[in-house]
Amino acid sequence: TAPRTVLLTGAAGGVGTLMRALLPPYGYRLRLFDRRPIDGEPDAVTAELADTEALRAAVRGVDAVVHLAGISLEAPFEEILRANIEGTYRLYEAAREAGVRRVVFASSNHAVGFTPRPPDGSAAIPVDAPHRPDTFYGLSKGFGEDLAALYWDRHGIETVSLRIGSCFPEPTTVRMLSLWLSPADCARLLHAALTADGVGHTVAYASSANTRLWWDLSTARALGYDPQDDSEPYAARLLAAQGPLDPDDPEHAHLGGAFCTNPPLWQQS
Ligand code: 15L
Repeated sequence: TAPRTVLLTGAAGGVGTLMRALLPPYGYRLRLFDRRPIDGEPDAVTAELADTEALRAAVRGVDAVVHLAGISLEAPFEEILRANIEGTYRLYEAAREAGVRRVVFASSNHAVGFTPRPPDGSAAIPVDAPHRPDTFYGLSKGFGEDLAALYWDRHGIETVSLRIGSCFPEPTTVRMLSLWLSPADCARLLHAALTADGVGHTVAYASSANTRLWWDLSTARALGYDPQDDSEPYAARLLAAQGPLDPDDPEHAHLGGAFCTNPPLWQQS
């Protein structure tokens, strides 16, 4: 049976905000959870994942959890530890206590970010690629995937871990032509991950059906995901403005892009 009431953690974040609008048409009733208050959502739970009581109350009675909460970029280890590693553990513990049977975990391409970048359109990065985190952030996503495996094997809680590429309204870089997950396809994929039977712990890459795809979408499709979008209409404009990706540039040698530079590009002064 399709889950109806879904706890959405990180509901105020980038993906969370997009999904708040796009998931209800699939028939879900969303319970929103975020550390930040959400305008116009008086029923949203405003709490940290470390607030065990608030988390327990939030998971009570839900059919599934979509776990988007956490830091979404590289940060000092202590912050990643608290928000992403400990926070995801607390979420799974609360789910276990409440008898929740299904979680969709927002993992990231950065769990395997140091995987060499394959040719455009090759879809060559396999779904069983070993963890090659490019940051403490990527490490925390690999941890979340392993935590999901543990809670499946030990407690029978099913998880789909989605290694999300770049989920934004539009691709804004040449790299995103390969990794873009359109918001509408993100909602399609979350719906598939919430409703597919017998997922155990499934890892899937999460992007639209981009012409320049770098990774294998087969486990996502096996869930019933049928992506409808492709970044290609944005390609000419982005390539004209930014040029092609240079394989000798450390920013573009690996899947994780700028996360693989040292320090991560946006932290360089
Ligand atoms: C991520 O994991 C980040 O959360 C997101 O902000 C983007 O940077 C994305 O990866 C990406 O690689 O484009």
